[in-house]
Amino acid sequence: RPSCSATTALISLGSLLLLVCGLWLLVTIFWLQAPSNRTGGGDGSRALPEPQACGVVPEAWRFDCYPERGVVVTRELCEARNCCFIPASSSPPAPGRNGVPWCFYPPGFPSYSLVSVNATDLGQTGTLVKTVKTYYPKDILTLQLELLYETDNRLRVRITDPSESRFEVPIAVPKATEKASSPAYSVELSNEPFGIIVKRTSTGAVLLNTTVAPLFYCDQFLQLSSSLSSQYIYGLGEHRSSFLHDIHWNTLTMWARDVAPTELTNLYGVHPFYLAMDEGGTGTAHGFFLLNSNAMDVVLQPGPAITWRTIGGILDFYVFLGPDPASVIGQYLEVVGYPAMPVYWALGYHLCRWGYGSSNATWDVVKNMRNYRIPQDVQWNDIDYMDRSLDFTFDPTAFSTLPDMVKDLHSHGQRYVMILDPGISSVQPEGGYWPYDEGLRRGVFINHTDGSTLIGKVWPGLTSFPDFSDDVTHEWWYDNLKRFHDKVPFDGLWIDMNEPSSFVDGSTVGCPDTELENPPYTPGILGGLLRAKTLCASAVQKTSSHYNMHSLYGLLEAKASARALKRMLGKRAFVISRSTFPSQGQYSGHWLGDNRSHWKDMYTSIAGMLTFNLLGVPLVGADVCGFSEQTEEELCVRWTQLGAFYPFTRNHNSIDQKPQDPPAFSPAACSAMKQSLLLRSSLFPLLYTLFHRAHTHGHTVARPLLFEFPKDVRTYGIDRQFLWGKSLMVTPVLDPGVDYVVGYFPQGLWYDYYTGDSIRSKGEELRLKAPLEHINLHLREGAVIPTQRPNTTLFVSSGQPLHLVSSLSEDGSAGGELFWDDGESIDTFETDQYAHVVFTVNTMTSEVLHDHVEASYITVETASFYGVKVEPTRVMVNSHDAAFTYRANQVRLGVRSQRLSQPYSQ
Ligand SMILES: *[C@@H]1O[C@H](CO)[C@@H](O)[C@H](O)[C@H]1NC(C)=O
Ligand SMILES: *[C@@H]1O[C@H](CO)[C@@H](O)[C@H](O)[C@H]1NC(C)=O
Ligand SMILES: *[C@@H]1O[C@H](CO)[C@@H](O)[C@H](O)[C@H]1NC(C)=O
Ligand SMILES: *[C@@H]1O[C@H](CO)[C@@H](O)[C@H](O)[C@H]1NC(C)=O
Ligand SMILES: *[C@@H]1O[C@H](CO)[C@@H](O)[C@H](O)[C@H]1NC(C)=O
Ligand SMILES: CC(=O)N[C@H]1CO[C@H](CO)[C@@H](O)[C@@H]1O
Repeated sequence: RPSCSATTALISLGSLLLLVCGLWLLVTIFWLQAPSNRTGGGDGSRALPEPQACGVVPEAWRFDCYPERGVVVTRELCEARNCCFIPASSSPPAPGRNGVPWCFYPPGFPSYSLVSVNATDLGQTGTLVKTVKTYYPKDILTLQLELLYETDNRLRVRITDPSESRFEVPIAVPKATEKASSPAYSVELSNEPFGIIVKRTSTGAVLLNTTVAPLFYCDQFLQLSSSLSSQYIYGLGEHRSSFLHDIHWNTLTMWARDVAPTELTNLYGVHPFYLAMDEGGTGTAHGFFLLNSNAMDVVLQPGPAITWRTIGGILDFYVFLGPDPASVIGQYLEVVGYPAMPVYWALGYHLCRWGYGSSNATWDVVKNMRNYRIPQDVQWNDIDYMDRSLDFTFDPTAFSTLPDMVKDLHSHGQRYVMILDPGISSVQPEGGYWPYDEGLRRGVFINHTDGSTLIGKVWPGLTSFPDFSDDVTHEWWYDNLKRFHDKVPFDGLWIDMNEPSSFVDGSTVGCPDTELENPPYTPGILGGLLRAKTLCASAVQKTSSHYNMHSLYGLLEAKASARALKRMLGKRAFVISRSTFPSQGQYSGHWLGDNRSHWKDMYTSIAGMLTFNLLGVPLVGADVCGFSEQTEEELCVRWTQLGAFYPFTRNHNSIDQKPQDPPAFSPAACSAMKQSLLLRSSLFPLLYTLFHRAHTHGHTVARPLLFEFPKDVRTYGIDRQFLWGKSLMVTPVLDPGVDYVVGYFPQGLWYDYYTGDSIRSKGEELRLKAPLEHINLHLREGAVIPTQRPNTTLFVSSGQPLHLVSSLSEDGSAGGELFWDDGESIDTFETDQYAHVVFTVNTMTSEVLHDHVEASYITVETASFYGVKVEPTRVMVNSHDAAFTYRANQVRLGVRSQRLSQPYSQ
């Protein structure tokens, strides 16, 4: 019934256009009533797609042919691209995003054909050609395809320009030397149009099918679409969203950007990696990584399908076969690098704020924490410690006692970390400024295309930006750090503003009008321009233009910083970076940016933390109690409880807000915060061991429930609870004014961590008591977790005695492990300077898998066993009777300083 559907279309179209401009409305109505038969523009001589061909494409499978923003897509504009124009029946799209596209590729839209395929040592190579140009400039009409069967679980695909080399991301990835012998995947190539279909051999599940939409490969517009195997997709950072992404026309734009975390906006980091569950709830999962650093849009649509739309580089991607979610992450991290083993104090409690105002005021906070005996390992300062906001200086009056404070921290087993921004003042402060003068002398700064130094504006005012893609800059950075360290013996670095952020767009003199500055297509970047709040895209760096290198800035600064710290201190480096890129975990951790003191921000921090664990940056956390705006006591207590389970725990506050360190609150609140921090310290041996697993196997530390229960579809969307490792489940309170919390318990036996009370769940939601001073923790059956007696700082080498907590499974068994070393030496695992102990309960044994002098420092003092159904008559430790207590299914045992290096059994 054509007239009827035309009316519907008119109404929905009209409602969009009225918002925009009355004139357009009239024009459009005219086109709708008299559809034009013109052929489109471009070089194509094809006729317009048949209306029937357009009509058969279901809305969920319409791939956007007109993604440009700020344009009202009319039939004329759309048909000029030879695409189908059908105003969607549902609500109209905001221009370019978040709705069913009205203009989409018809079936048979011109794309590449595969004209020849030959076998190679590692897989296959092929040639792709196309004859019809697209509507973007500089189509590359002949492409080379390479399929690399790198391992049984990893396929790599590269599509390049055989006639000219294009920018490739300068991070080291492994080189396969022989073809996988029994791959878990099969690859089918479609010739006409060209497409790649990747299936899981064991189940036949289709993991990738790129024939769903045309491939684009122009100089500054590369686009690849694929079906997704399910709606369950994770990763794709850095964005503020739920842990599970929404696939309803959700465009995730990637381009490093300084902005307080907001939905639907590109944020500080760029991670073109996703984890997706296979279809059908079988629990199998796979991953996909596009190794590309250019500005891009990633579009999720309900097909389910995905589109990668990037404006440079090459198409170079990996598919990881898992088969379970955890192995997908391990396989991804094999490519980009496992995270570094953190120095032990990185896992303590960090306290910071912007605007302490003086070193004495900072010091007073530390002293107060000591008086209250609240755990604190690290004190930080934000930029107010600097002299006139200049890097590598400190305020000679307000912060005159900074060096003394740092020495005092050291004498109390505490550490000091301060902020650095990459912008180096280009204005000569009185007395000269070595970092700038020397930087200029060595040529370390990013330039304009004409060779002059690019000047932007950040904290101190006019600034130049070091080019960390150049080793000369790394050396200069080291020299600056060393000179400053001679005055203030800091222990770690907080690198901020490294998107890099600038308060003027491009530079103080603007940017040239070039293809790099004004590409034919700009992804949905906040501000609409590549240079918005950063440097000119055309700016010159050693490795390549800023257009290609922009989103790598934080990674390369972190690399320079970690290298310098290791060299200077001879210990593991502690670096926390705001901007991140794949492989970041090798050099730094990350905090989730300038979050607000809102309950919602506390909730979304869990998704942020879990996502970064998937991305290989497990040392992550949000600003506890919130950064901007005034926090409230109840929020701060709940946030400290949750924050005690961030792998990285820092309380950080903005300038002009009231203090939010624990002693700043009422005695009851302060005591609740103290309890949760002591709890965290007591779990240090577990946390440290989990980081060891992350470092050596690419495991997650803070872990989504779905990783442990991948067959339970009810866990797929959970981001209000999480696990540490495989056994310790955290169920924080995320709402104001409640004294209970509802949590999901996957099927099995769980024990209350504090009491040992058991819960046998069928896979159900349970309501748990949660008074203000309590955070719910549950131990899954079958675990042995090492804990230690807490203290106000984390002593590693001296070692607090251990207390082992075992949660017996139905059959009475349990197991766990401990990794232990001196906590700070570089590469202890790689050089065999560590102890690794495995605990197995049946009769409890501990077996020293790897012995080292470190093992003799730690002793087991006590042990608890949850789930002992019958009161034992006798308990023996190493064939001696041991004192024990039995209460409600729980045995508590004194082991009396048993050395771990001597095996014992009960
Ligand atoms: C495949 O081999 C044929 C025959 O040697 C050659 O003509 C063709 O160029 C090769 N194609 C590719 C993509 O290497
Ligand atoms: C791949 O997608 C195309 C286009 O939608 C479809 O015709 C084809 O059946 C798909 N192939 C597989 C194996 O799913
Ligand atoms: C900081 O404290 C020290 C020791 O109490 C004192 O001597 C010094 O004057 C104080 N400095 C400032 C800037 O207040
Ligand atoms: C920027 O210009 C300076 C001075 O000419 C030069 O030494 C330096 O190598 C240039 N930097 C880059 C990244 O091209
Ligand atoms: C904490 O460490 C201090 C200093 O080493 C020690 O004196 C104190 O006994 C420890 N406290 C506990 C509870 O272990
Ligand atoms: C609590 C909150 O909003 N967390 C967000 C803070 O910002 C990061 C991005 O930097 C998001 O990933 C978090 O979700």
